[in-house]
Amino acid sequence: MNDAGPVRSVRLTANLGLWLAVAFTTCLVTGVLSHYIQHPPGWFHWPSRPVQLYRITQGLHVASGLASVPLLTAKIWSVFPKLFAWPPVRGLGHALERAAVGLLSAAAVFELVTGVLNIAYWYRLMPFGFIGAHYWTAWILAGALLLHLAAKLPLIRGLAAEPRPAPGTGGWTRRGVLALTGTAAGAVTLATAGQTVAPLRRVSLLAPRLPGVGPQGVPVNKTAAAAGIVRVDESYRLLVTGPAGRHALSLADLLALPQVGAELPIACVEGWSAGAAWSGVRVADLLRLVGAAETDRPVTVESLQADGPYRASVLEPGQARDPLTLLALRVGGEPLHLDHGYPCRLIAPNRPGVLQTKWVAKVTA
Ligand code: HEM
Ligand SMILES: Nc1nc2c(c(=O)[nH]1)N[C@H]1C(S)=C(S)[C@@H](COP(=O)(O)O)O[C@H]1N2
Ligand SMILES: [Mo]
Repeated sequence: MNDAGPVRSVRLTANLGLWLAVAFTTCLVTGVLSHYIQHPPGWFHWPSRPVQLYRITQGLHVASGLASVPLLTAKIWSVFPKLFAWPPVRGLGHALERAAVGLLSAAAVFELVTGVLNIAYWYRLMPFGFIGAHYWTAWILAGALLLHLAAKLPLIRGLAAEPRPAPGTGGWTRRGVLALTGTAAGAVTLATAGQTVAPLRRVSLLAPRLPGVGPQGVPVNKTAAAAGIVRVDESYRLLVTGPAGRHALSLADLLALPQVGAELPIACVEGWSAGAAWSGVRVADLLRLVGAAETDRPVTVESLQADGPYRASVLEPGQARDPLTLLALRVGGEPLHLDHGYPCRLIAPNRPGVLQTKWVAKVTA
């Protein structure tokens, strides 16, 4: 020990708590946003610009979540002896406070564990629906965090008022623990950020997906085989339906329509993302063919894939009309690889990967 007092101190715990509160708030805001984009309530509209926005918000979600792992570990370490303090409860107020802390810790550990299991594809360790469990636990965490902060407010005020203790010398110091924790959080971030920040690829030892690695230089989430799509032959037709009728377009018909290029990322909900140069037919041009160009109907895009949660997606009217919203036929100048959605796939700006439907067979306005 050193003259600055024990390393495990209220100040250390409070410092770590501040960092964690920032990280969890970032997770909550970006996570709830991602939820609304995928399950929009009536009042919610998600714009198609800025092009890279979802890539950034979901990248931040996973990065701040992963950085929370060392932060939470250090915070629990800093209060560890207190968990076994005797007597466990000193009156009603104290009981409620401890209950809030218990709930907060359980919810925080659950969010971090399920998040990591999701991006590592260890779904078998989650015998419950990930999305519902992770979503509702986020709200529980937010509520418990507010209660916890309210209970600790007098203590935090007191800390702010009292002079900072001397940093101390030799042995373990509060600053030393904070620096170690910060370094661990930074290392975790560096080791995974390359899944979305291409220049960091080479140091991203923990990233489950890397931009540039995969057929045609783009990672694949669900392969054609996994989606039950073995082969697409000349009988393929894209059915486009709108108020003025229906068209069945062959691949040759699609290639005969004006081809438009767009530099757009696949931004997976799992936090990885990869930019690519796509080209194909504007969804707006298809809508014009069936008299839906001027209507404000949402547009449903369906896949050849028979079932699975991501076989269809909906474009809000504003998203459908964006000139960069394409049914892509090519990537990097080549016809799409079957795993990227051959013969055509949706690619639209500012959209989660799960909504970039592959193997498109129907467009309905
Ligand atoms: C290591 C930490 C974390 C990781 C790796 C992680 C990962 C993920 C992933 C992959 C999704 C996308 C799920 C999907 O739409 O299929 C997601 C969604 C979400 N996350 Fe996290 N997360 C973490 C921590 C947190 C924390 C701490 C919170 C809350 C404070 C949180 C709140 C949410 C919410 C609300 C959603 C939206 C769920 C939905 O789509 O309904 N996450 N997270
Ligand atoms: N029909 C269909 N389209 C789909 C999926 C799917 O499972 N089925 N997965 C989505 C997901 S989760 C992502 S991240 C992107 C990935 O596109 P890529 O494999 O071409 O990179 O495709 C999306 N399109
Ligand atoms: Mo995805």
